[in-house]
Amino acid sequence: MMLENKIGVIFGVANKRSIAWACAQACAAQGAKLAFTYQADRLKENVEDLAATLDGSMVVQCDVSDQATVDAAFDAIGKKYGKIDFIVHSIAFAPKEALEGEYVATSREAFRTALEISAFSLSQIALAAMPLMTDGGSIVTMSYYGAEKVVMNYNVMGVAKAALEASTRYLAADLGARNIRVNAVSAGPINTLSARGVKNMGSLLSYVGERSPLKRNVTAAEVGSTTMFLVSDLSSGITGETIYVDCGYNIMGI
Ligand code: 1JT
Repeated sequence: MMLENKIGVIFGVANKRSIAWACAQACAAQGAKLAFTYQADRLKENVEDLAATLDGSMVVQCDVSDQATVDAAFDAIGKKYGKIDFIVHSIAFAPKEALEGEYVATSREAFRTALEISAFSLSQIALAAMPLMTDGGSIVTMSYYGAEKVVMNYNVMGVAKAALEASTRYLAADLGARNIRVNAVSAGPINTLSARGVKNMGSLLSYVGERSPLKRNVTAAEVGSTTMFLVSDLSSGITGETIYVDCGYNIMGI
């Protein structure tokens, strides 16, 4: 049991296909107790039903665009568990129209929203969690290859993920002295609820699946097990890193 007596907070479960849910299952299987957040009422029942399958879990509302809900969520988590050992941040958003066509046409509003929800929320959550991470801790966020190379249609989300990966490094530098590690997992494309709304997701999946060294797409469970490794003491020497979990796709040239 790699996560016995550890308390984790999981941000970003929408349904059972969510990357955040795969991370939660991998962590729960190693003995972690988990708190789950949901953004809004429409997601509450889904998250409560999933959390109910795990002993000792709790569910709390948290909308990162509303600071009061972030503070209230950490208050409630602190009251129930007294401390936090790890956080899985699996939150991103950009308006649909920003994820098609030309990046140059991104509106000020879409840019602001994508960066606030997808990147600022990591440092916002890290700051709120710090007082409860009294034994050190580990924070893991989710990125994507579009942070590093141009991926058609990923557009402003690529810019947000670049900010997220840089933020991972700056947070790791700040929090290292408190023995809090911060890392990103760069997942290959996965057919989740978020991805479902994206045009041509099917062709992106087959393109990547055919060209990756492992000749397939990555699964949410594989992202979950790497995340479990990063929140466990097995990875105690790793911080500020972006680890690709993409069946090797990112190493390929021609
Ligand atoms: C968001 C969405 C963040 C989809 C995301 C995402 N990170 C990865 N994906 C899947 C994806 C999306 C596109 C893509 C490749 C992968 C949708 C809601 C907002 C946040 O482009 C080729 C567009």
